[in-house]
Amino acid sequence: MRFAEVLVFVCSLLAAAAATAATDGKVLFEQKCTACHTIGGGKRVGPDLQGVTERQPRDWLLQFIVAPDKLLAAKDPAALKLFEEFNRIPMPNLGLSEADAQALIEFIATAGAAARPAAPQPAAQPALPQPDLGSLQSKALAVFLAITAVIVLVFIWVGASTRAPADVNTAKAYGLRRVLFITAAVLLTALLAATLPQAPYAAGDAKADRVVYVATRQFDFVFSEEPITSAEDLGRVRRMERPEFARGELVEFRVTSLDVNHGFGLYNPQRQLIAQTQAMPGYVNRLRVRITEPGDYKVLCLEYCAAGHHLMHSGLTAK
Ligand code: HEC
Ligand SMILES: [Cu+2]
Repeated sequence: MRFAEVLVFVCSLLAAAAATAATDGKVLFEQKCTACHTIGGGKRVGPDLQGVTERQPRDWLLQFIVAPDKLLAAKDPAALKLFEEFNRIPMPNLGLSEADAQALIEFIATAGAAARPAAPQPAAQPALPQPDLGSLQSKALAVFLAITAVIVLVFIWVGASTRAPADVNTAKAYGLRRVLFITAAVLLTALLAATLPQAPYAAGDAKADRVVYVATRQFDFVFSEEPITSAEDLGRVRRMERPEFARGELVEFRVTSLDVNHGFGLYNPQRQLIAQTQAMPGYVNRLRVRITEPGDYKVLCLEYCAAGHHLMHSGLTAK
């Protein structure tokens, strides 16, 4: 090979290496960081990382990304300050190598520079309509109190009637028990038959209009039209930042978890819980919901999943 050829070859190798490093940084970021950070999109569980490469010295960043727990344990002042600012939720040690951290820092620096400066802040949210649960809640409370009163009276009666020894007519007692059992069985079956059709789940064999895959992890929800079964998929699939649905659509959510158990709870625009399922690692739970009214829906985690649980929420829009 002539010198020029060697030069071209070396340059292309370098370019390829640089390209993989760059994509690696992006993929790593998508997989490991977006649950808690954005670049230019505002705070999440952790700080917005736009401009962090100018805010913090590079070697500090490297140490922090590789082992945030060590810096915190060593009472590093910058790490301590961030920890206090971010509700004392520590950033977890993600087991990254220095090379990973370096690639991430490069990616954060370039993505941060590319992100539009001062992205327009969303306008202040109008106050939410309060869920109108008034009459429903007080009815439920009345029923609860009535049942409790009956139970208390029965206990008092039993307590009073067993003070003194008495002869028990077992045949009569068994007869009474049978009557009670049959009455309870009939009542409960009737109640079940009357309320089951009102369960807010669409008919099982109806074909869903839309399938949306939901992957949960500490502490966010990732929506996509492509299946997500592992953290690797996160770097590959196209995400939906905020899924949009048409009114009347029957949507099937396929919900899984990439780490621990979470809950997927869907709240309508009045913030009433309309459907929920568990998000479990290794399982895909299907939840079918008919979106009946337009507006802004909320998705909340319904299972305490670690210190950042209260920050784990997302949303959808129905047109
Ligand atoms: C589980 C949530 C979580 C994940 C995942 C996470 N971080 Fe953090 N990160 C935090 C929190 C919270 C802080 C604020 C410091 C603290 O409270 O310890 C933080 C702070 C930082 C800081 C310092 C920011 C500043 O303003 O100085 C950097 C840099 C950072 N994270 C990078 C990353 C990178 C890169 C990844 C992915 C490899 C990542 N983080 C993954 C939660 C997370
Ligand atoms: Cu949770």
